[in-house]
Amino acid sequence: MLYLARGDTLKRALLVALTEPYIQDVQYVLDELEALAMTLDIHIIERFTQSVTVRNARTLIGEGKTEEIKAYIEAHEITMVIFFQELSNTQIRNLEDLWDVVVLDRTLLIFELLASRAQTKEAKLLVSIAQLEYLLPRLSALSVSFDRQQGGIGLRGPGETKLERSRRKIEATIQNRKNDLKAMVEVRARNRQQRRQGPLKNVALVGYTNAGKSTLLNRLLALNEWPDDSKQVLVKDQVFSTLETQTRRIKHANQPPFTLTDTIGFVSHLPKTLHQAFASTLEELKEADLIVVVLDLSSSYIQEHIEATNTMLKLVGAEAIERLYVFNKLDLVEGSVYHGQTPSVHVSLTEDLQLDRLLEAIHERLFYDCVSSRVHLPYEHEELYYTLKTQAHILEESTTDTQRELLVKLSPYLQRLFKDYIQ
Ligand SMILES: Nc1nc2c(ncn2[C@@H]2O[C@H](COP(=O)(O)OP(=O)(O)OP(=O)(O)O)[C@@H](O)[C@H]2O)c(=O)[nH]1
Ligand SMILES: [Mg+2]
Repeated sequence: MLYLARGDTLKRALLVALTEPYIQDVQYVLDELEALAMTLDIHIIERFTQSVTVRNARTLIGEGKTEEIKAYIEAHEITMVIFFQELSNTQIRNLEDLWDVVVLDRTLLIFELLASRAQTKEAKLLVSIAQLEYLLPRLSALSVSFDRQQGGIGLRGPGETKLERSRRKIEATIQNRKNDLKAMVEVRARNRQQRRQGPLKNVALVGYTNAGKSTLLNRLLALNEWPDDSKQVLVKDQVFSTLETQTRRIKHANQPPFTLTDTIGFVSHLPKTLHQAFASTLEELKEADLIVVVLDLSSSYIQEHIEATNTMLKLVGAEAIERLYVFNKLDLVEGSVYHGQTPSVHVSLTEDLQLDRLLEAIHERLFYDCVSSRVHLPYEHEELYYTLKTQAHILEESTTDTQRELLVKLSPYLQRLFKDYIQ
């Protein structure tokens, strides 16, 4: 952890944003920034915005605004200022000198958050690489030194003179971690390839952070023919609960099984430095048979959430895959409900509203190419019977002296596998 390890005094903060043409609603982006800050126990005392035509190279915001903020900082015991826009090396240094507080930007804040959430080795590597790459050009401003033993970065306060050595060490560390990550991603790709060759279809859950993706995964798991609580994933009312993809097998009564993949949630205006890190954790989306976009109906910014999701799907090359929109948290809205994207279902995952329609919509799209076939299996092929039991949906079954006779719903893959036994 970078700044926040410095202690409790850093908790009274200001937000600053330039109103620029690409930001449609500056209060919205500041709401979101405040929510990010809150999850790190930073209290936002006030917001400052400024519309400018030209960015100030020294301080980003104009001189008058810098003075206004300085006065506010002194009057209100502010210890931290967080910018929505990314700051350069020089800007951070100048502003910290001027205000005598810690200055950081939204990207650094997101890194803090991701670093605090990362559990697995892969997630930790992803976050640390992106973080180090972002810090490298800002090294002198942040007075960061690198501690090889701790394997991380830590603030050493001003007066640090080993800047060049630190820089070379960080560069070497980035390279090593990238190699480690590459090896892990390759293993995952091989596993995926094996899954792919198997008969199970895959559904991927995507959407804005906190929309309910993991809740959806848990609900479908709980409805399994043989539910197993140990397979449930983390659900929490906070941003970035899920950091890496997790896949579970779903098998509901009267339906063929499929796999369901939960993924990291999106945020709008994702920092460029993080695009690649996000995209690499979302590789599997490209091979999904159906993408379920989960949206939070109770958010006033649902349109922005849809756009952030579409942007990310494009970035990972998954925009051509069939989509189903799930408008969740129906229990929290009254009156007219947002309609726009199709096909869609409106549900409440926690109150069990319209869950059957959601299941129907998923099954319909996933198994449209399944065909009911009569299969006769001689008893010496019990392994094939096992394949049918675990991978297909058996509608009827009976036995004779020599064989099993079944009516089964078969996917194209299973139709090929069982072609010699279909009557
Ligand atoms: N009121 C209400 N709350 C819900 C509903 N579905 C999910 N939630 C809550 O929304 C919060 C976020 O749910 P998650 O499933 O963790 O969201 P997520 O999309 O996986 O979020 P990230 O992992 O951060 O991307 C939790 O507190 C859930 O209990 C719903 O239908 N109604
Ligand atoms: Mg989640």
